[in-house]
Amino acid sequence: MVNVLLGCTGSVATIKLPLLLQGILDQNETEVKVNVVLTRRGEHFINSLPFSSENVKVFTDEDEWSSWEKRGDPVLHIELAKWADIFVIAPLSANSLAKLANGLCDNLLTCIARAWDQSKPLIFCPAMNTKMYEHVLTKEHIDKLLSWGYKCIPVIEKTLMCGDTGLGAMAEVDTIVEYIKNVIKEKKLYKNV
Ligand code: PCO
Repeated sequence: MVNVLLGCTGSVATIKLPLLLQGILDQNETEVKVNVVLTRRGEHFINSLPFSSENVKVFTDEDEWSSWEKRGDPVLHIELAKWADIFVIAPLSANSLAKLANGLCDNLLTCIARAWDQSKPLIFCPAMNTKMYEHVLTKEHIDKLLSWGYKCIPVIEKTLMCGDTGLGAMAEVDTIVEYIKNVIKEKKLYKNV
């Protein structure tokens, strides 16, 4: 059993969440549980959440606050950070990327990232407008995350939602799913040693 935490942020590429989820769940070699974490702006791109099931749960910032009332209650971002074997952030918007690179933690997703045990895999898939992608800060922020051992699945070139053509689109869902499958395989090998 592998626990995958899938984070989606405020990039239009969050519309790919159902496909991504299906791809992750469709692997037949290892049983996978997925917890999805949406940022507030990420929620904007999801009309409904028809994919909640026994193996999939979806969390939003609302849950962070509603699940804690008194001392002794579980703190959701800590629980989720401990629960996950792998953290995949797809898409990672320019804003959330900047937050992570600078250690900000002002929502459920960034709090999980701030509490992340850096010996566990964290994979991020940036997605943003070409101009934002080409800004000097983007490389600086990505390099910062890479220096911590996190893995980046690079953006690809496409005609984006805003009509601009260039780098900035999230990697293809198949590429991301394949990458996750390989990490799971490696993890299993490691576990068996
Ligand atoms: C555009 N911003 C974006 C974000 C990145 N776009 C993408 C792709 C999707 C469709 O194939 C949305 C997944 O275009 O990752 O488009 C302008 S501000």
